[in-house]
Amino acid sequence: MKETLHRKIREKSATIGIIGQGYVGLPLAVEFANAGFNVIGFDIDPAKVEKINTGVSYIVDVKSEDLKAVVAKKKLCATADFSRLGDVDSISICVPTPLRKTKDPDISYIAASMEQICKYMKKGALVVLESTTYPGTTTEMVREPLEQKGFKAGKDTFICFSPERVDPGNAVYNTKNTPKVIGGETPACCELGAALYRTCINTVHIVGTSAEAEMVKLLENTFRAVNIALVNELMMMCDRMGINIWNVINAAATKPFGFMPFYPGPGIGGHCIPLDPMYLSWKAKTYDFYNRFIELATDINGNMPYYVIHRVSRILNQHEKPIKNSKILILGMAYKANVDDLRESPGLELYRLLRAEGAYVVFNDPHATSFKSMLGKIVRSTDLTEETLKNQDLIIVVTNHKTYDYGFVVKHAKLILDTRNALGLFTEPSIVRL
Ligand code: SAJ
Repeated sequence: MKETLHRKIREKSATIGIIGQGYVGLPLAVEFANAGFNVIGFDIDPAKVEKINTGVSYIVDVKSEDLKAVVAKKKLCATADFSRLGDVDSISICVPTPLRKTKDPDISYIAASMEQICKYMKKGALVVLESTTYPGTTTEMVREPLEQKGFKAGKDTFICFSPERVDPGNAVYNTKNTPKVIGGETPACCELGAALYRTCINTVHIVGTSAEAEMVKLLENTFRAVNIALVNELMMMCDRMGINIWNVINAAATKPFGFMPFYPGPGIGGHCIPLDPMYLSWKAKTYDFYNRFIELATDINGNMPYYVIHRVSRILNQHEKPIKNSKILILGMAYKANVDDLRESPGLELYRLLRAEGAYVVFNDPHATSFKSMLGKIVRSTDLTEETLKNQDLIIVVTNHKTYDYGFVVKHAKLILDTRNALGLFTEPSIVRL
């Protein structure tokens, strides 16, 4: 079976299945189709299936014309009919791995995918789990169910983990040119997984096991979360010491080796950094290992919106104004600059906290133009007019989209709290930085 699959990969006669046609799965499907394979994109959302089959991309990194081209050549089709997993020679699982309310991993999407795979997949096929998850998931959630069905890993089926490294909207790095890490349940599994991914990804880096590969992604993102927490704490320290943390970081960044700049902010958002480290600390606890760095970073980063409230009350206090009944505009609501993604965005937390203090809060965001409040109300972005700006007691720069005209904001704002050093060049006394 191993040789047969190797041959199908070499000949490009293998049919590639990809479960989950989101920001990871759809770009991957297009890359395999461009490499010459027949690809079936599986998704539970019929709207996505319909859009793919009509060549309409809903993913920022996939141009509709590129999608249309592979669909027209019948190299890519989408379906919600998971029985077609019986037709594929390899399956990449690219489904979400969120956190539950109780902050423990939710691998229900992986479990649901595996239910279908165990039902339909034929012997001799390869399964590659891509969803970010804790070490051991591939063995427990992919290998064990298949072996219970009589699919022996490395013999009747081939099982790997390969972390997704997609950075949506990144103009430089995409699925094809971002090095791909892969680890297998057996050497034969890894050999086949690497051979397949090498057909459409420039660089494939092999590690010893699927657990190592699972840990790679968690290290990458825990590294970010811990370093962001470090500069957030140093920012709070520098505020108390009357030191400009932004000058300090920019100066440290002149060091050409041994330093990587991170910047303070109003908190961390997105579908990776706030969540991935929690997957690792949760699993570590099952080994009686309490990972203090992750817990501390989660605590500091999670506390940043409350720290911003503390700074807001200090600034308004200087002008003998309570937060209560103050008019406040949040500039930028998305979780990071130049994206429209609101997931885990600290701006949303800030909005909630300010309203809880009795402030009148509006927001502007050219990308993330509306969100549902905790009370289920749709809150829409306010136009950034001279009148709106003049009308506010305080403007808080929360997300520094590059499209903002900060000169216009500074000109008409009474008071600004800049949480991103977006106004670095301005020296007006109306501006306070974190
Ligand atoms: N943030 C800071 N200070 C920083 C960097 C980020 O406060 O110095 C905040 C951001 O505003 C955001 C959150 O942290 O709210 C996460 O930002 P991020 O730059 O890590 O961006 P993400 O969440 O899009 O992370 C993704 C990750 N990619 C994958 O998981 C595949 C991450 O590994 C990438 O390094 C990152 O993109 C990237 O470099 O763009």
